[in-house]
Amino acid sequence: MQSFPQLVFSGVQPTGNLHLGNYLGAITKFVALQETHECIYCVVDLHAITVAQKPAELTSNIREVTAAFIAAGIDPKKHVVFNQSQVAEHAELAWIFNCVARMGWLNRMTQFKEKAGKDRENASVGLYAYPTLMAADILLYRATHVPVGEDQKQHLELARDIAQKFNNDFLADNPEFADGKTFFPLPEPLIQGPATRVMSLRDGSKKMSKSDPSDNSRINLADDADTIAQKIRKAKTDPDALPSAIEGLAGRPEADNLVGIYAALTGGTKADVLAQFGSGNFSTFKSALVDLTVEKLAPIGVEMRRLQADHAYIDGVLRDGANRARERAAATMMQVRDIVGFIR
Ligand code: AQP
Repeated sequence: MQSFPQLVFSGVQPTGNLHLGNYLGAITKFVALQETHECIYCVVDLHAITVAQKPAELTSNIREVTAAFIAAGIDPKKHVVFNQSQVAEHAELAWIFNCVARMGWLNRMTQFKEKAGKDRENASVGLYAYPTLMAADILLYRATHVPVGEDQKQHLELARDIAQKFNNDFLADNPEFADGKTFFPLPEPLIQGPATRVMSLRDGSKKMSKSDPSDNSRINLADDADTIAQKIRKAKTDPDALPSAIEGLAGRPEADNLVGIYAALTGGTKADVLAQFGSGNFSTFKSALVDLTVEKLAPIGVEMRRLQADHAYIDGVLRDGANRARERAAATMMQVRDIVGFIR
């Protein structure tokens, strides 16, 4: 198998209400990977408009995600941070991938089914084609590793299928790739740890989500310490004490979720948490979870709000990141145009 230089790519949609799930499932991973990899982190605003957005809110949400990245510890000087719409090559490669991906593949995507709901006829074409744009985001930089939450696993598999089909369809008769070399890597999802799918605080069967109408279902990164504490205290639980072993969490989604959040915030495992709090009173554990969450998130929220208000700084970061991303994207697209047979 051909090896490609390791490169990390991932994105977050600027759709408002950035929450603890986004933080634990994605952003903390982004921060950690900076130490070992070259990373590109994107505010995926083209994805955001697959559902209706108010322009002024979209602008503000793009700044919110950028500010959250930086407040959480992403260094935009050492790595690349930008918003997708500033690099037109994302849309160009997505079009080519629309012609590579098969209808049958996209018809299987569960996120489209969930987001379109019963009113499919009224969903945008963009929402349906969302996964081909996501494949383009990753493959435009020939990224090899993609940190995401569990909910994005299916889209990552589709990105691999698209890369494979592009390589098969276009390289077989190309003398430059005669020795079995491929053009696109098959990107690997990085989905690990105790909080790859953080659940709603009100309903342990639903994932924590920006679009949940109940603000109490999620902890927003912008929430202050009092709000965080109140939401955790109100979080749904069952009447039993915490178990002392992981098996005891089976069939108790709300307890499992809170234990997973505690484990992820300490960098430990659920077993560690149960070793500390198992068999004890749920309210003792909840108080400790409040303290821990406030300690970890509140300073990020404060810094995020400060940065978000500094439009000149945030917009400058995005512009600089876009310039660096565009250079790499343009180089890939020159080769892609040649491979496909376009004249340039
Ligand atoms: N609940 C979650 N637990 C763990 N990871 C999560 N992610 C999202 N929700 C959870 C991960 O966060 C990254 C950015 O997500 P996104 O904004 O691009 O899209 P999303 O998955 O659609 O986010 P939401 O919050 O659920 O938004 P809505 O309500 O609009 O659907 C991704 O890596 C995602 O896996």
